[in-house]
Amino acid sequence: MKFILHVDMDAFFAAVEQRDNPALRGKPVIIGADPMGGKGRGVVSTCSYEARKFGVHSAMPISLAYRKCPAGFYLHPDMNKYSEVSEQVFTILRDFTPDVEPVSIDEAFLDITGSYHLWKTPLSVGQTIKDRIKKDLNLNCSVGIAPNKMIAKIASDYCKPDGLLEITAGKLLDFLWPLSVNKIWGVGEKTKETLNRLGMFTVGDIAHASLEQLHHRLGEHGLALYELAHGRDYREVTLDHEVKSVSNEHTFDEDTRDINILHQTLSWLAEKVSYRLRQDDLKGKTLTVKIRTGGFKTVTRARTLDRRTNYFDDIYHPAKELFDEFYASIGGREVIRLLGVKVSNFEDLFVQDSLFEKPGSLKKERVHLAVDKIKNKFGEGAIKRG
Ligand code: TTP
Ligand code: MG
Repeated sequence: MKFILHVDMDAFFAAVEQRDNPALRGKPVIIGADPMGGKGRGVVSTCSYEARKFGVHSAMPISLAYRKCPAGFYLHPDMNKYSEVSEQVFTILRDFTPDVEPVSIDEAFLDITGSYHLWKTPLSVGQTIKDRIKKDLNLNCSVGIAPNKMIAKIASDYCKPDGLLEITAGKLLDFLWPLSVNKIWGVGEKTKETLNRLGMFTVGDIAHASLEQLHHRLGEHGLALYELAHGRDYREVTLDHEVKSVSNEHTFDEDTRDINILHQTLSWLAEKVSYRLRQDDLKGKTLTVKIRTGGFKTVTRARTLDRRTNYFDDIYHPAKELFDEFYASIGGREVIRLLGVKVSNFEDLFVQDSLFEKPGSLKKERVHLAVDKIKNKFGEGAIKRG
């Protein structure tokens, strides 16, 4: 029997801004792209609960938000500030247990099974965490406590804002079954539609469905949903195992100064890095190229990218430029022994930028998705850049 606690800050970016500027308190505050009087492109990152009353929400086009709430206070995200506050939140959480798994910039799981008795009950851990965050940071959060991660997260979501909710093992199914199917993990719009077509609208409907039918319609995924619908989720809280970078390098069999071979190598290194980032759902903002010459001199050249990315050409083109600049600087005189490409700086990974922000992005995403699929099915060597 475990006690898992899920903490999620309320209206995080907007709450930080309201805290730091009293004039914004109690007001609809919208963080995101510039609305430019309703003509702005880009999306809403988040908004205060006051703005949510107007129907504004995360990921909504900023132009639509502006139409719904023209009198709102529109602010650009200040990622440095939010990252700093996020660090402070995580420092507080680690005072309660070292078993803290960060999920996003404002969200974490804590396994308090072995430590809750220090505060008497799991619920009092939750209350103490809320009090600390309020007192030290003047921010609100919501806390869910349950025997597993999925239920803890559903609980914190359910009691938002400024809530605290414990779902005990005995109450678990009473809580879970009336909820809409999309509350359980892995049910997005498409699966929800499929389930609805089969007459399943609540989690309880899935729990009472036949396993054969779920398997027939949804394959392995159907079986997983059945387990989750019974409140069975055995995922462990894993410690901060944050990936700091994704890189790949290649040592040539023979040192070379053939520019075509060098560019081709950068291309497939970029391809590999892009694929690995996509497998792990990561996007990075810093690109580093590593170059070792035949004389064993190693240099690195780094560049900050315009936006976080895991797209091949966003990685390849700057990598090639960095390499070309370096190679020109030594007059192309030395042979090259090794090349490496690295993407790092995932820290604002959690800010989902709209695919539509930049024209062409949607198409690019589709091409990458198609390539990912082929590689997943037939192996990484199955498809190559021409
Ligand atoms: P969330 O925890 O999803 O949202 P929230 O904290 O603003 O509001 P809630 O009270 O419902 O938890 O996300 C945390 C922060 O991440 C959010 O403040 C801004 C950022 N974010 C984006 O930039 N884009 C997004 O689409 C989402 C969902 C969040
Ligand atoms: Mg939040």
